[in-house]
Amino acid sequence: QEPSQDFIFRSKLPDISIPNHLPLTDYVFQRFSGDGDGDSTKTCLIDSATGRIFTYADVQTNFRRIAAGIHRLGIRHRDTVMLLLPNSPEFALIFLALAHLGAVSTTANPLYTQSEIEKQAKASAAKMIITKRCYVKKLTNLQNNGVLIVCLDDEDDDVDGCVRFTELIQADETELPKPEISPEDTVSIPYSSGTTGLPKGVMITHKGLVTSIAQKVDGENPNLNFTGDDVILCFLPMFHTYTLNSLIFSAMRTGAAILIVPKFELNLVMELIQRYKVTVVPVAPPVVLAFVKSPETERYDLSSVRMMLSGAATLKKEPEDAVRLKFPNAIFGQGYGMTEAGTVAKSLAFAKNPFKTKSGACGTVIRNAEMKVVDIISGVSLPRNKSGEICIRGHQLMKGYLNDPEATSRTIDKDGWLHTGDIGFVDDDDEIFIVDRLKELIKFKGYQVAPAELEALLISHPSIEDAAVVPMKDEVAGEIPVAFVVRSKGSRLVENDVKSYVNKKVVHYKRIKRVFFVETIPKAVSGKLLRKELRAKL
Ligand code: AYL
Repeated sequence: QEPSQDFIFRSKLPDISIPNHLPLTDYVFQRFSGDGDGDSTKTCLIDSATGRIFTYADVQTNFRRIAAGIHRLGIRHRDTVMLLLPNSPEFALIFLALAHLGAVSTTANPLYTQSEIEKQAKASAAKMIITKRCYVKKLTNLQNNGVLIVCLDDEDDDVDGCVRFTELIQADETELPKPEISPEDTVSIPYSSGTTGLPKGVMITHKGLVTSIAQKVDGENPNLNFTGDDVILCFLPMFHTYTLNSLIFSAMRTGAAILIVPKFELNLVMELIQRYKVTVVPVAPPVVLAFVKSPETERYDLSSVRMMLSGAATLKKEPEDAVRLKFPNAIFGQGYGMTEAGTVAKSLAFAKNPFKTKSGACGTVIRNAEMKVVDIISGVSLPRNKSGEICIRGHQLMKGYLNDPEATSRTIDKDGWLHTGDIGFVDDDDEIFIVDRLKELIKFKGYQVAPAELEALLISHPSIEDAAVVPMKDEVAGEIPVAFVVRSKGSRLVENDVKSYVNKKVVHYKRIKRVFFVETIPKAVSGKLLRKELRAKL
């Protein structure tokens, strides 16, 4: 088969012109420049913890000031800064400030253990970490190695050796020299294990992020119809690109208000929906299950919600149908994406002029992109209704993995196709269904767990000769990480020894939940783990 004979799937929406020559902040706030129609007195960010409001004017002044403050501390174009923060308006403001400077954000889960933070900070060459005082004790080694620590909540007294954030926002934004940002410059480096191995830095460019946002919210008939009248709830973790890309910046581009919640708690979330008349609720599958199971949904007025979007992991048809009943006025649908590829598919039920869609589908390929489904053995592209590996091509893709050209070329082939490692098919109505995963990745409640990371920890134990980690199906979490372990000769190691050895070194969702002792780990002649065989044993 010639490449020209590929079966290529496209959006039902026509391609649009995307201003992806613009740096991220110019694009997001384009309506507020020149003769744009943006109303800068409108609410942009609401902090649900304090009730504090930032208008669109406040947001723009603040991120420019923070940019000037960060610049004054010596951060320059292409330098990397780590954000180690819970959801807060400052998270968005700092990310925008760094983008505006031409600097790079690397976001990490603040609940990471010290060693997880150190690994990412070192690998991404972060020169500065912006955090809260409760996390500072995990940063001592980095600080001793010359990394500058900025502390957000230190108004009353100084945290040892940290710069106060309040100093940054007092900077004069007019002092800031305008950096020359190229569309190919990296704007953020989230971490993802991709299809195999350890977590790697994913280089997202200004052009990639702008394209991904535009594919959703731009055009006469946007695929994701956020508007200036929307109040969009944000409890999904902002350190994840799904939240920054599909929620925060997509909302800002459209002039919507974003209600920021530091931590998901079902009753609080329902109370906020009622109080702020929230119109859009982005979720992950475990949140859908929480709504479905809760007997208390009746106690709240949830009628303002017009849209509920799920993504980040598989959602079956049954919970999807059940949650619809609890939100009678809401359109429900899924998005499907990947850190390396931004949004790959979005339900066309969310379009301004919507299409009829089916539950269980994870959307239709986004516009200005091409998708194909390839046979996992021959690599030949497949027609509709045939399952294979999903591949995606377009300007929204990552530039590559940081310092890892080999992993990059394994993921994006010479023709520009990114191989997702997901198995699915496209049906007669252009809807995509994910049926399995080819890659090693484990998804615990939508969070990434890289088996290779846990395997490395396991085999560092003196009584473990060999180990493999695979996903096991779980009703609540979707998947949980479980380990197959080969004991060293003479060792009396038990399940709890293994768990306590590994689990204190990793964030809660990476914890090994079950251990199975075996004689050998099945491997191919090449030495490659035969994970499928192990999964079959579960
Ligand atoms: P990462 N259904 C099934 N699996 C999914 C789905 C879905 N709707 N969405 C994501 N996944 C899995 O990098 C799939 O295996 O990004 C995919 O390769 O943490 C992997 O999760 C990627 O995990 C959006 C909507 C981004 C979703 C996302 C993905 C966030 C997760 C933008 O608009």
